[in-house]
Amino acid sequence: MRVDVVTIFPDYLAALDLSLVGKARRAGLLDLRVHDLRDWTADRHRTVDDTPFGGGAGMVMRPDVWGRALDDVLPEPGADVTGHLVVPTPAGEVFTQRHAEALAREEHVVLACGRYEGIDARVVEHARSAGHRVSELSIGDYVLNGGEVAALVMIEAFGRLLPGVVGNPHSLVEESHGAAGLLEYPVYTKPPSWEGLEVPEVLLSGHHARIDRWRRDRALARTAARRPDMLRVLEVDSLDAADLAVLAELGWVVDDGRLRTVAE
Ligand code: JDH
Repeated sequence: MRVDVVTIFPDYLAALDLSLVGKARRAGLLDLRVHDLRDWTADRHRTVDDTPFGGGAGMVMRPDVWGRALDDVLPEPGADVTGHLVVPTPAGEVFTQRHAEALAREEHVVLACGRYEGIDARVVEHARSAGHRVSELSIGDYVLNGGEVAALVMIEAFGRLLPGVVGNPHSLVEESHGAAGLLEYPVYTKPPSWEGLEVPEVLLSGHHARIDRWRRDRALARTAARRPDMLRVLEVDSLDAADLAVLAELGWVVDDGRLRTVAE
């Protein structure tokens, strides 16, 4: 897979030399190139921004500079390789595992990292009219200073899904099982006693059926406490009688094929 990142802070992307993504690059599974947007400026000061039309605070990134950069980095429309432009923005759809899965299937992804108040809106419009697929995505409801950290998040999320990147594909299969269902149960390792805290006895028992039940109960309790939104959309057919009993203890009941709290 080919990935290009365009940014005024190429050093931000240095972390992509490390860990799993770095290994994927060295193994030739990921051809990742980071570009300095200022290479496409045309003035002595290498200007990339200007004041916003209509007024307001801050600066906006110029469309002409971005246009030249993307013309060079995106594949020619109609080429045998198709490109997908990803623009991290606080005004985007929320990036999820579904987006990561779709991007991992692409041949070529270009990430355009903005700064200041963002990129002139005509850049996205122009890329779409040229026939490119464009996704404006946000990594969550908090404010960053630019798109670089969001690009890192997205590349790590789709990079680990590329065939051959994660050592044991079984872990990916196991992951997709739980995905969009329940939060994970808590995990423990040695030593069994640490700082006066004990690993739950059941996990040392070797009793696999009881261990599975305990993990399922912890996952249900955690999800109810931290992510009630996930319980509300859960497929109730995926729940057994023991699940429903635990959920009832926590104040959740099935109503018209969906879970809801007894209070509502
Ligand atoms: C790309 C520039 C900085 C900061 C205006 C927006 C009030 C606009 N999840 C995410 N958070 N932030 C980003 C992100 C931020 C970026 C750029 C991505 C390019 N910036 C910037 C503030 C505003 N602000 C929030 N409103 C509630 C107005 C740009 C991001 C992603 N992905």
